[in-house]
Amino acid sequence: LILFTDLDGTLLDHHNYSWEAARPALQLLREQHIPLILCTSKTAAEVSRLHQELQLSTPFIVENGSGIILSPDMQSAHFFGRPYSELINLVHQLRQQHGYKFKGFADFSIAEISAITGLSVVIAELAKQRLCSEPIRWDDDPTKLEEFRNHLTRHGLQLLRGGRFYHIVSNSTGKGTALRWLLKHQPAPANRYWYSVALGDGPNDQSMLEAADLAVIIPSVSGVSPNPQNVSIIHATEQGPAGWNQTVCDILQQYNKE
Ligand code: 2M8
Ligand code: MG
Ligand code: MG
Repeated sequence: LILFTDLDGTLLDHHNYSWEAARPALQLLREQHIPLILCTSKTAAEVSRLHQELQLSTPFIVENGSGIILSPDMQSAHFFGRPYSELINLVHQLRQQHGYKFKGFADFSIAEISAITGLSVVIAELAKQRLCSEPIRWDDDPTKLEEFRNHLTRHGLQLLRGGRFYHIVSNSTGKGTALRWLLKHQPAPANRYWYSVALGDGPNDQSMLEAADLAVIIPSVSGVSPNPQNVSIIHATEQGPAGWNQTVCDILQQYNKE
């Protein structure tokens, strides 16, 4: 058994970013040595902190699958797609050319990110340390978003919807691609097979949910849910870490019976 989880709105509360309600399930996973892989749109700098707090030693997936951190000291990592400076140049060029109204983490100050997201100033600074993806707030006509999406596609980029933001990432990546990459490069112990469970609440989790053996959908606070196809699905009844805790405890109970 191996677990992949989204953070915001899934393991972490959408508003206060607390995982407290998931403490019992996290404890059980630790006791049973079941690997937990964080898979998020957050940056390596942000996740590294949480990873320590949760006392994990597993790899983790950042910036919507654009980065896989293999060792907690970040010495071993894989990044996919364009580097941030290149991505930003391209995206800003498109904005100027077509006069789109949107702002991204490159435009926002640390104080602004903190005000929009409710993250502390310290963590907002870590969220700004991006390597390969850009969260944006679309301030333009919703109909223009599709046109923008088409321009991005032509440049090898895609637009994913997260909780509060849209995320611009390389076409060749995503949480599902990263999940598969990790399972391929971190094979299960001899003669064993990883039964993978993925947990998420947003459209950007869809590819990760579809890449797993079992998908857990946490009810979304932001209103838009993923709709994974061709996979077994469990719908958590509660939002955020409370729903996470309940579902993971149930899955573990079932797994230990079999
Ligand atoms: C951004 O992502 C969230 C996650 O779904 C969103 O779109 O709402 C991230 O890029 C991240 O770095 C940051 O921690 C988070 C804070 O709300 O926003
Ligand atoms: Mg989420
Ligand atoms: Mg996320």
